[in-house]
Amino acid sequence: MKRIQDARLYGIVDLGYLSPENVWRMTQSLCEGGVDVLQLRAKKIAKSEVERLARLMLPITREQGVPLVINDHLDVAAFVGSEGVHVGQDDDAVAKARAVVGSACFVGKSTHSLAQAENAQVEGADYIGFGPLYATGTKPDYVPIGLSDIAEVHRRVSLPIFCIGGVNASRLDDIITAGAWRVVVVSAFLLAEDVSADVRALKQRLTATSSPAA
Ligand code: TZP
Ligand code: MG
Repeated sequence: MKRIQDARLYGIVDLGYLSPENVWRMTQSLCEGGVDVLQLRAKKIAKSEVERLARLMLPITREQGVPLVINDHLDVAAFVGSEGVHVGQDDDAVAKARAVVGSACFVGKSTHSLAQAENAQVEGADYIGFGPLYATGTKPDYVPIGLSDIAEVHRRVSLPIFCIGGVNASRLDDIITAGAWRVVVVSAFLLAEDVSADVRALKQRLTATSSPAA
């Protein structure tokens, strides 16, 4: 199983972009392309369905050695034994999450500013998401933070930092130049014509470049 500390490319199966029938195929394509970690994010879906989808994904992700992270639903993460769980600023605290999921499951946290990123480290998160860098339909209510704090967050926070929000192939060079080492890509992969080819290409570019902040 890949470790979150070694991950560079984080994919999300977001049910805002695909229907439950396509989750199995999409999971296969994302893993085949080379995501290092994969999240199940299903904001408007019943918990029982989230659990069903997680159980559908797990045999694929495990076979590929890709940790599966459950967004929001601590209890689902605990039931299915996912490798990770992810909480936002308005969700349960990291300590609560850890108490529910146990020590074998890593806990990630969304952050939207330098202060929130530093707090997440103090709280004991295992990794953070940092963004949205750009305006994104995946999180439409959030104000983009731009690229200017990326280098600074890497100086202040020693956890794995996944830059997120509007990340795509045409922006990748700017994001890396700004100091990013790890990224999350959601809609650019889920809406791609050839998902695994696009994942493979972006992963290759990401791992071929070293960041000034690394
Ligand atoms: N958190 C901050 S931005 C974001 C989340 C979940 C959405 C990223 O999606 P996309 O489609 O890659 O912009
Ligand atoms: Mg949440």
